[in-house]
Amino acid sequence: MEEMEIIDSKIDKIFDSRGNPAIEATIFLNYASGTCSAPAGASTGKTEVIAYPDNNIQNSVDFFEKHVRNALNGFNALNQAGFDELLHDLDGTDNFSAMGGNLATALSIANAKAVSKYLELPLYRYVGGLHPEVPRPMGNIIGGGKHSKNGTTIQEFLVSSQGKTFYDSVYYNILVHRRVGEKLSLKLNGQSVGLGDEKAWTADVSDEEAIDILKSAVSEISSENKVKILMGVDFAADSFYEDEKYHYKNSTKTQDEQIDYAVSLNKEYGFYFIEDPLYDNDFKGFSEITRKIGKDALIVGDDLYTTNSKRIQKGIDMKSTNAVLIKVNQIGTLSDTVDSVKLATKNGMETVVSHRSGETTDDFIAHLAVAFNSKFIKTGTIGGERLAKLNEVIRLEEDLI
Ligand code: 2PG
Ligand code: MG
Repeated sequence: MEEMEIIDSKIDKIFDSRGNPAIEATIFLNYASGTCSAPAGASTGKTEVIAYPDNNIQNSVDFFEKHVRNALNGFNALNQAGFDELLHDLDGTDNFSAMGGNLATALSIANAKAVSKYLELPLYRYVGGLHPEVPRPMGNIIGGGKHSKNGTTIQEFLVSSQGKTFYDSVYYNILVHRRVGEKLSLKLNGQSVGLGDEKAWTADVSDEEAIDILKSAVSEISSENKVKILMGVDFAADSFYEDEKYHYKNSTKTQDEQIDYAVSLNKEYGFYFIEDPLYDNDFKGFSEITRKIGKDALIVGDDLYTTNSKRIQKGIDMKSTNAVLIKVNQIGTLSDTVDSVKLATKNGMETVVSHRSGETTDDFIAHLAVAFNSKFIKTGTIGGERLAKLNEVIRLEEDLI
């Protein structure tokens, strides 16, 4: 099909929600085009692909003009696997350190969007086929780590309301966010409370204080609205692991103590979703936690896997987790992401499609979460760049009814 030939492509530098430059790619076909901008992490995993060569976005822009643009012209956009393979070939490294994983991500998704536009299919149908499902929203309520200054040590405290519809669930998550803001402000003698990178509340409180506040807000909103609300955490534990210990604001934990703590969050405090409770190579420690609470809780690997199928395979072999976080720009292409999702799903792991802390208003993760039948879509709870995703799932849910 000649219409499916790429006739040109372009790159724009735009800005993300932190005010940092971000890459936006557009792929032009004869009768359609697709545009995608890539997000950026702050607590990036060590085994992620490289976002920009030498940390400089301009290197990606230059690489595109020199090596990519002409090479894409004439390529059959319908061949997504071939397109992604071509990106790997043009880059020539095993971690996109020549072109930058964010350039690869933006091009790869832009290509899929262009084809889906041409075929007049929503992206989720083009990627996911016939059995799409709406996920639940897992929204960040309060946190710290690398997403703010002096917040909690645990990076994120999250909730997922189990409303009748996705819209209802987002709404109840927002009510929890609002109630937590009021409670934090009260605790800080009526001062305003800050928002971190993902628009979760952030304040100089301990992790235990954050848990108390979250729990009381959840129980109030839950009983006022007669809705079940799951709680979750993303420890992002690698960011406070040093010298074989976990360094909290006011205390230090050994490996065993950290495992006990993660287990107690489920057993004593009722947390359902537990992400990255240990540093990013502790496949064995993860297995211990999954063995202890994996029946009642979702143990999620983010920095552990970095959406990399080889690492996910290791997690499957070692029974490290029962869920995997999915971020396209950790691995760099849609095809690699789909491979990881298929591998995880085939082996009984749940998938959770996730935003990054630095986001644009692109809503492609909404489509991927639906396409992949993910259990959750992890985003913020408020903030335009976060709601861009949630609002899109609301629209998709209407489509699917
Ligand atoms: C995470 C993400 C998103 P970042 O750790 O799960 O919340 O953070 O994008 O900074 O890696
Ligand atoms: Mg994480």
